[in-house]
Amino acid sequence: MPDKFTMWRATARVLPGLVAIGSLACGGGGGSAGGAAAGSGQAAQQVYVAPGSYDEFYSFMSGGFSGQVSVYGLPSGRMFKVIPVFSQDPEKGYGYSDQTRPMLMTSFGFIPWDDAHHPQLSRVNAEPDGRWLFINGNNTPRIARIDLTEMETSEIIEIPNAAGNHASPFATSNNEYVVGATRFSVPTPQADVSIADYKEKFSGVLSFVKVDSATGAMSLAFQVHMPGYDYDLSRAGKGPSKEWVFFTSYNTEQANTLLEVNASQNDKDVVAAIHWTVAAKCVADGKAKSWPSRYAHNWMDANHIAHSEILTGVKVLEVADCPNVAYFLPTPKSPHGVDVDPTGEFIVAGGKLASLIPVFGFSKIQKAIAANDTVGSKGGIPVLKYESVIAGEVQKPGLGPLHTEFDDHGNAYTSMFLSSEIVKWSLKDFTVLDRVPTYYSIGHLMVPGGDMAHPYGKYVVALNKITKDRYLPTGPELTQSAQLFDITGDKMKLLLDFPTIGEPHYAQALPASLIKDKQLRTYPLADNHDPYVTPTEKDAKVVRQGKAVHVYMTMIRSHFVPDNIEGVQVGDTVYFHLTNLEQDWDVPHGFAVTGLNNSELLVMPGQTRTITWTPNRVGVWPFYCTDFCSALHQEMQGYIRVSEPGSSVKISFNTPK
Ligand code: K7E
Ligand code: CUA
Repeated sequence: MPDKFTMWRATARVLPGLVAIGSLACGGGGGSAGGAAAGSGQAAQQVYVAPGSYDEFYSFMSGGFSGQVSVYGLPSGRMFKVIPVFSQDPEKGYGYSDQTRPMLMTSFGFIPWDDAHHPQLSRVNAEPDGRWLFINGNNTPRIARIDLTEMETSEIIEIPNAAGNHASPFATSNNEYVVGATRFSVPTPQADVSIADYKEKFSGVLSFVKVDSATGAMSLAFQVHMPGYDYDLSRAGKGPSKEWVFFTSYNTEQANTLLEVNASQNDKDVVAAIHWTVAAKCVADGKAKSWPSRYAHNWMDANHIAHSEILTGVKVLEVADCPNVAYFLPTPKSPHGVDVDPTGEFIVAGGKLASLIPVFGFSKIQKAIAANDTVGSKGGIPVLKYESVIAGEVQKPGLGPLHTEFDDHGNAYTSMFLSSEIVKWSLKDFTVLDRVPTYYSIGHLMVPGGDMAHPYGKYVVALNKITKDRYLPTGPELTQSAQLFDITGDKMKLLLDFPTIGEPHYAQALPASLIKDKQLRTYPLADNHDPYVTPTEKDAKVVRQGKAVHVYMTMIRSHFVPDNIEGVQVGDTVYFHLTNLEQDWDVPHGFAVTGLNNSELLVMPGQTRTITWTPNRVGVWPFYCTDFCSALHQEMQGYIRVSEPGSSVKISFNTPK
């Protein structure tokens, strides 16, 4: 296995402390370097979705540094849609059209990009309800909400006082809250201080964003102020633990330089257990302080027009002001993922540098709290005794445990980044049952419903960082990938590899039947109250207002109205307001004009979208529909004449008689 070995060595260089246990690195091996699926004829059958047939699951994959979410079918691995979220998308005009640009506003100004890691389905009693998908923006801390009936981004809220919103947006059992956290502790509130003062002046916040149960609207309810560690991942409890949220943290050393060494000193870091109902009560009782923060809140209104507002002030709770709100669970060593099993009893942490997987018992945590069974405190937060809260340890699971998902038969599946494998183990006795190599360097993994109260089981999807020799090479950058495994038997079986967009950190899946028939087909034209709507062809017009020219244009198979426009001058700003008059499913029209320097527009049936064009050359410039909409799509075109500044050519345009 030269490839895996080379990769292992590369990783070992970064993690010198692990070289000693390097011999375990290939413990999960077994597959040939090619790693062909065993019994590929049968595997092909299992993932074959016949032409015209539907997949069983929708899977929503994070697009990582592409800032988007992509929608795949499982088991086929076919991609259906890229949903633009934090990044501008010139394919659809998202983040370019006047109606969508406000979605990307932040307190730092307009930001056309982010790093999206964790899709999170909305839920009722810890079961997916098929209404929304949340996802975090890591770099400029944000949480987005996607409406699953139209698969478009509906709302984005910024998280102030945090830096690196990575442990996010994990949801409580009924979306009471989706959470966020500080990955990089910072001066809170932000200030111009010496980095050398890290230990005294840097700290973190855990954020609780309330989700309106009727509309999904998000609001920042409160933050809990924490010691200056790096809060990495989180999960809400369920069942008996449903009033709690768990956050991993590394860098309890509070190092501010060369963390790869300096934050790997402590034998144990911590998982923070936050009793969110207690926190909410303390906030309701007025025990939180108001911090003067600024953050953006962006939402789509009923007319599909985005708005952005800057909110100020956030309630911040000091743990000292709210007894019993927070506890630390000692956790070996630099933990990454923290995951809660379907029953809500077991909390599994993935210590990147640990040689075992610790499994905490929720009932043991409760006993330890009641008995005050602590080993001191950190930052005013009691540290519970490891031996008292641990329900079991999975011994020798492999190297670099990161994330764990669960099936419907009492089994857990943990991704092993360093040894590139999935390890299946039993929640009954914490013994390893099976292991299977992944190609290569698996990060997250996902079982459909694997973080819910009743997982659907059936498959586990490995989300891999490196594909190396798996696909045809494509220059210096090779694709990341997902791998689908059958988990219905005792042994996991590799079925399929498929490439993904950006880095697929996490994904979530739900049965297609839950949302397939709820998909919106058109936007009703009669409900279109966009201020620039052109409801019929007769209403089409071109209006000059000083140097601004507003073009109210309609699109329908297969023409624009108007399609001849004169009287525009160099130096004008032309606003093309396009209304798609179609009321049939899947008949978008596109729009582009020569020299359009931002993006095309793709306008959905019944919708109005506006794009701005600043012609800088005299001439007669064609515009056309970019989406092949009918046999006469190529005829869907027009001309706009641009004259010298101050020209006597008056505004004129043609509409039907
Ligand atoms: Cu492990 Cu951002 Cu959830 Cu990637 S994170 S792997
Ligand atoms: Cu409309 Cu092509």
